[in-house]
Amino acid sequence: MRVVFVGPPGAGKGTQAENIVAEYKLFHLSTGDALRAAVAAKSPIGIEAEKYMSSGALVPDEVVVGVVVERLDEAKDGCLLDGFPRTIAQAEALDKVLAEKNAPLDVVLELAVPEDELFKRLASRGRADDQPEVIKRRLVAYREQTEPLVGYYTKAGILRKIDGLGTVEEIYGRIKAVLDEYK
Ligand code: B4P
Repeated sequence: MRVVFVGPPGAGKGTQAENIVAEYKLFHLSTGDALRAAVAAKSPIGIEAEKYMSSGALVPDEVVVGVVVERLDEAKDGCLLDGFPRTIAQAEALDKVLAEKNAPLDVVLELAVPEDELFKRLASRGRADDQPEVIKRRLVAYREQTEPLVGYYTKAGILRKIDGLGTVEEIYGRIKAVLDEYK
């Protein structure tokens, strides 16, 4: 099963991903985690990525696509791509790589949460990029660059919308009901 997780910053992708990969035995690739690890290691990619992440902007496509392509070979028995793709260009690059492997995506989960709730969640988390001004820029980046993916994957017939309001357990139940159709 190859699954993509799309949703605004703070929607709970990372939170839900933990349960999903444990239950469905999927390789978990979070570009946010991978980029934060690169920043912590002060690698060339990390030094480049930090400039964008700290301001709330998306990291350039060529940097992120490189990070993902390098690791997709580890995903032989299925994967959960968490926070990737985030632009149409990333989605097209992913389609191309997966077509070469004859391993297309099965389903794209859109985790939908209203903006006022996102602010509350991110403010209480308090990560370096969770300052109010940075959150605002991340939400604009989501609306302008990532939300078009909803249309892209709806057209492809693989988008499923999940209500992201409620307890972590309630939301996981909704996700599980969808993923069980693809087992
Ligand atoms: P990510 O690491 O992907 O983070 P995120 O979108 O902020 O969070 P997520 O949705 O995973 O929320 P979480 O579960 O943590 O991205 C960070 C940055 O990396 C981006 O801004 C960008 O710069 C860069 N980046 C990453 N991928 C990229 C790409 N493909 N292209 C370019 N740039 C890229 O939950 C948030 C909080 O809510 C937590 O505190 C959690 O405990 C809480 N929460 C979760 N579920 C809840 C619930 N049901 N009720 C109440 N609180 C809940």
